[in-house]
Amino acid sequence: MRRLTTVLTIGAASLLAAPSASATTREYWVAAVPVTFNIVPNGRDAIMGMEYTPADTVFGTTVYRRYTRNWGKPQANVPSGSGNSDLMPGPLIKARVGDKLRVHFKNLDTAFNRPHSMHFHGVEYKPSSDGSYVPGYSGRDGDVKPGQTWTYKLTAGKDSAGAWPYHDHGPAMHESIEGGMFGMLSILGRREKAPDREYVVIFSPMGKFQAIDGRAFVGNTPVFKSRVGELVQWDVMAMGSEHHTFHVHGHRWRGPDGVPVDTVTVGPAESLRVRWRERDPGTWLYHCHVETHMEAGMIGTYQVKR
Ligand SMILES: [Cu+2]
Repeated sequence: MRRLTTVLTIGAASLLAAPSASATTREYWVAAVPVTFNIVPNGRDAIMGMEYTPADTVFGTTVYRRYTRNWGKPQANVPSGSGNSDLMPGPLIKARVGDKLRVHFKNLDTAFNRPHSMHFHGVEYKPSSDGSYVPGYSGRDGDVKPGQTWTYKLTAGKDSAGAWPYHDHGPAMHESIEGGMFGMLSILGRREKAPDREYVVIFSPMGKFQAIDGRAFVGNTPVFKSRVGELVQWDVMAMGSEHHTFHVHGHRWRGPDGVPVDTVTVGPAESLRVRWRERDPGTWLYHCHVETHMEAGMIGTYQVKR
């Protein structure tokens, strides 16, 4: 077995490091930023023919946003084609087993003036990178006040391959999670093939709506796109207090026991990765199959070209 070596990511050094041969350190710059968010930008539930006004759908909240080094410039959170929003979910944080992650977090929440944090599932870290607030026990990692920063030091361990949640676990966790302060980690095995397309699907309630990546109803939720022959990967998780059932029309995949399925349940903070080699062109629905959730917006389209 080949020994893993650590290559520090300093400027162009990261470009020179062979991505699959040796472990590396991956740096992310993330800030909590206040925004005005519209959960139904087109004002319609196209399937039921319902109209909504901005009074129903626009609210102020705080989100995670990816930045360039030293919080220089804001960037899109997810690669183009994997979502339709650069605000929710937070940045897709990627690594391979054996890599180290340095997530530099800054709280720019001057509108609500709340403390925030980042708490990561699925990876190894010391308690000072846990990011959860416990009065009298936790440190600054779980209580990053407006204007302050914290660097979370994480390692993708042998049992870290998969898709995992992260979210605010600070003193304002409840409002933050309802308002969209969550995202996903995507960790590949050391030599695992990377997918051609990767989609992030986060089910969460938002006010009176049931959202996917912070949006409700077809035409607002992400339109995921692929081509026949591509390896597609869906990173799926749930936030909040309800269970959801992830379903994609016209497709099947293998469950953990090897049996084909086309629907899978995710409870709060549960996450999973679904993969297949695409072979079915057309426009398909994906949605939560809890009927009341579908009706409240938890549905979108997936477009496969020949
Ligand atoms: Cu649901």
